[in-house]
Amino acid sequence: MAALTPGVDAPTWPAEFAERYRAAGYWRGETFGGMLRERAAAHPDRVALVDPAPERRTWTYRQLDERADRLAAGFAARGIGKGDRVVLHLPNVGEFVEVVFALFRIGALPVYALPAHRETEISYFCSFTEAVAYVIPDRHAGFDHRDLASAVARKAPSLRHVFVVGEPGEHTALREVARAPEEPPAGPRAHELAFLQLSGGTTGVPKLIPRTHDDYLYSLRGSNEICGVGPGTRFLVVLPAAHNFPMSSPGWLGTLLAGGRVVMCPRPDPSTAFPLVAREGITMTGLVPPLALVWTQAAAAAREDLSHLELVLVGGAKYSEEAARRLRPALGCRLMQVFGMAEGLVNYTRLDDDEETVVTTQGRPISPDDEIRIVDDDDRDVPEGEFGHLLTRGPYTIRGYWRAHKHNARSFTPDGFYRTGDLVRRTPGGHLVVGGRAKDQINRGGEKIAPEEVENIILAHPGVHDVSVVAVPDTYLGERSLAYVIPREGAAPLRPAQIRRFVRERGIAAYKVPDLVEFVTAFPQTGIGKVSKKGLRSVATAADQQ
Ligand code: OOB
Repeated sequence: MAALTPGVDAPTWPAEFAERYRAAGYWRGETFGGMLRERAAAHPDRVALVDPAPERRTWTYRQLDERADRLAAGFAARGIGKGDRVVLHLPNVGEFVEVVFALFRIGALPVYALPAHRETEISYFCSFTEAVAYVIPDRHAGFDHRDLASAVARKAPSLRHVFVVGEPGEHTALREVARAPEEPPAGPRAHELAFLQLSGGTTGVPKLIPRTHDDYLYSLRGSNEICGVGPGTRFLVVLPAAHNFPMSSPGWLGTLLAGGRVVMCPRPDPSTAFPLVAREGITMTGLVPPLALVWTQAAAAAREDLSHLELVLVGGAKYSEEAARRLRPALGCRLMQVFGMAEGLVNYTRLDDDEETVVTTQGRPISPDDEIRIVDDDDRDVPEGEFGHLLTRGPYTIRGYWRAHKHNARSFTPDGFYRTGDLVRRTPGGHLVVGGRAKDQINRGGEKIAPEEVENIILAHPGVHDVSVVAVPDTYLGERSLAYVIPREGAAPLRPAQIRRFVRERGIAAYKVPDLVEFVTAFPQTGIGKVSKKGLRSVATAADQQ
């Protein structure tokens, strides 16, 4: 299959920007495959990766490098090559890192599915990207992924391989793929695509985010410098490894770039994570706000030694000031807020920021060349310090989604700024404060839900006339989802549980199943007669307060 360069399947940076970013030293012509090779040559025997469960396994940098070569050779022998898409659907296991680096070496593109995704999402990713392979665990969290893979394979004609970590069933065991590397395959170039990330999404189906080696490696170098990542860093991957936050802020990729040690955490709860923090001497991790809250509360009674922990990053959703104030005393480490997006721009509070800034702002951009505009509904700059829509462009922010030209015209300005959909203001010190959101999305404790995706499923129910899914405030998750349903006239009466079951049975990530369902006879209307999501949200908030 033909190699994909960013300009073909998605808009890329105009030449003058690319030149500027190269001249500034942001884009250095390095690839991920080359990066691991270099690290393995520099410190072959240092431990790169630990998978603690069910029995502890470790990979030195040399072992990881060799393993990536052998797997790359095995993938190549099966006809997987440069530009091919491979949907990766693994939990936090060592094989995640092995497979990703093997794909990087041959220039095949991982498509990072989340562990919670089910048949609806995976079938879409496989069909839309014309994926040639799908990588799964045998079972995870009580779910048999092999059956899911068989169902997906029937629907996605491009899919030629299913590789299984563990017992393969009717598919291929990953452990049988590796083979002695012959001549090294021609790898990708640094300006070419490295992988496809998923967008949180506002539309019926998630958009794919094309990231290049050059741009992503720059965001890692910048993140490492800001967070103080070095060879001594031991980073615990608590959130799903496929998500952009634990991958790159500074994440497991940043840690490997710095020659540190990555430890996979199989589950995020304190009873799993705290013993690992103690045993593995973890110095850094990243959490979403609800999890940070749970860790903060659990730390008081914890008997484990958490004293190696130096820095906890919290982001993905708004972290309340009150919760932020409690983290440092409870966990005995520094806090850094991170406001980022898989499309690119990442903001961090800084290690030398004062306490007030760390607990009340969501940080400032990585790069001096991250351009930030804060505008009104007509794209005019708002007065300094006021809230407005955040637009951004820069050396690691995409210029368009993958194969989504129509959507790109809405999500990007003509001069290439990404419309984040976030409402922010800038403090005199240059830090951003997130005040809300203009995009139609629900942020359920960091997990993003596109209402339209859930609405489309509920609309398929024969007893439903119309539906609108909105966010409602929640003290623990920040937001939960509520589906307002107008039943079809004359249909048998419905119960909320039936709607929830209907959505679940469609095979969709569990976090997208509406938390609440309410039956109504009409939605609030806006001036032009369109359903008002804002109106629905305020109805829900008022109901919540009664
Ligand atoms: C991260 O990435 P995504 O792509 O899952 O979600 C991005 C969106 C942002 O546009 C914003 O709406 C929200 O998530 N968000 C925050 C936030 N961090 C992200 N909202 C309020 N406060 C924050 N601190 O979520 C992500 C990617 C890289 C690093 C960190 C988070």
